[in-house]
Amino acid sequence: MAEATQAARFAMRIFSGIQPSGGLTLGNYLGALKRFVEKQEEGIEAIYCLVDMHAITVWQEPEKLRHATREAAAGFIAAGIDPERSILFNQCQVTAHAELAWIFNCVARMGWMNRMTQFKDKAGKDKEAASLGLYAYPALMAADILAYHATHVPVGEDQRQHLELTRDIAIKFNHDYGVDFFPVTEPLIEGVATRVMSLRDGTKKMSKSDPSDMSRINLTDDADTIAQKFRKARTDPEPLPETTEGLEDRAEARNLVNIYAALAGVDAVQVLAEYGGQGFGVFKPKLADLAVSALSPISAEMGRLMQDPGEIDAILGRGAERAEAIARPIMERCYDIVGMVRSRRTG
Ligand code: AQP
Repeated sequence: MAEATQAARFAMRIFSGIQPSGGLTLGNYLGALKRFVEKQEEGIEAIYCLVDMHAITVWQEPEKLRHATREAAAGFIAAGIDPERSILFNQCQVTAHAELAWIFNCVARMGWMNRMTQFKDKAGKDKEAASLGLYAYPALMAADILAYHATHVPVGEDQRQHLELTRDIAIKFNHDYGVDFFPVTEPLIEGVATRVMSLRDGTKKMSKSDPSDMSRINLTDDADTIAQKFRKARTDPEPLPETTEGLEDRAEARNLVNIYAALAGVDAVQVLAEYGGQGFGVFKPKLADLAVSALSPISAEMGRLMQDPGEIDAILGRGAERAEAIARPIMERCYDIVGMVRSRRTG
C-alpha cells in the first residue's frame, strides 16, 4: 500500500512508552523524554504510556513496580509533558493493549520473533528460563502502538528492530484480512543521543537495569553523584580530537561528547570545536555542570510531585480514560475484522 495513501487516511498521532522497570536514566531522558516534550510543543497529538506490562516480562518486586510507575509519571511531568495536552497513563489500565497483543501473537511468525535481538540480550545464556512474556514482548509493543493507530513512534536506536516488527505485523494483518486498517508506523529516531551508552562500557547502552549504578545517570541523582559518576566514567588517556572522525574508535569519548551535545542542544562538531585538544580532566567537569543544570530542576520537581502519589494516580487514571476512548472503537473494529462475535451489552 502506498505510503501516501496511508498518510492521507491516518492523521499523525504519536505513541511511545517507557518501562517502569527501574528509575529513569539520562538515556531515557535524551533518547525519549526530551524528544517527547519537543513533539508535544510541535502540537502533535501524543500518547505516552508507562508500560508496566512490559516491565513484568522480567521479575519486578510489586512495591518497587508501583513506586517506579509513579516516579516515571513524575519524571514525564517534570520533564515537561503536560498531562492535559498529551495523554499520559500506565498500560495495564487500558485492556486493549493485552487484547490486541493476543491477536498479534497470532499474526506474528515464530521466525520473526526468533530474530529479535532484545530477547537474546535480555534472556542471556539461559533462554529456557526466560518468561514467555519476554519472548512475546514485541507483539505487545506492536499492540501498544497500533491500538491507537499511531503513525509515528519517537524512540531510541535500540527500538528500531521492534518498530520494524510492528510494521510487519500491520502489513500482514492488513494483507491477511484484506483491509487497510492498521497504519504502517514510522519510527522517529532523531538527534545526537539516540543511543546513550553506559559510563562503564562504551559498547553497552545505558540501561535502568544495569547492575552497576555507576554505569548510568539517574534522573533522581543529586549534583554530587552526577559529578562523581562523570568523573569516574571510563575514558581513554588521549585528549579529545578536533574532528568527529577522531571519535570513530573511541566509544567512551564519543558517548561523552554526544551526551554533551544533546544536553547543550548542539552537535558533536560544535562540541569538538570548543573542547578538541583538551583532556577529560577539563571536559568531564564541564559535562557534569551541564548535566546538573539540565537535570536538577527535573529531579527537584519529581521529588515535589512524589509527595502526592494520589495526585499522580489520578493523572494516570484520567489519562487512561482518554486513551481508552481512542483504543476501544479501534479494538472493537479489529474484533469485527477478525470475525469475532461481540454481542455482550456494555454500559
Ligand atoms: N541508552 C539509551 N539511549 C537512548 N535512548 C534510550 N532509551 C532507553 N535507553 C536509552 C529509550 O527510552 C525509551 C524507553 O525505553 P524502555 O525503558 O521502555 O526500555 P529499554 O530501552 O529496554 O530501557 P532500559 O533502560 O534498557 O530498560 P531495561 O533496563 O529495563 O531494559 C525507548 O524509546 C528507548 O529507545
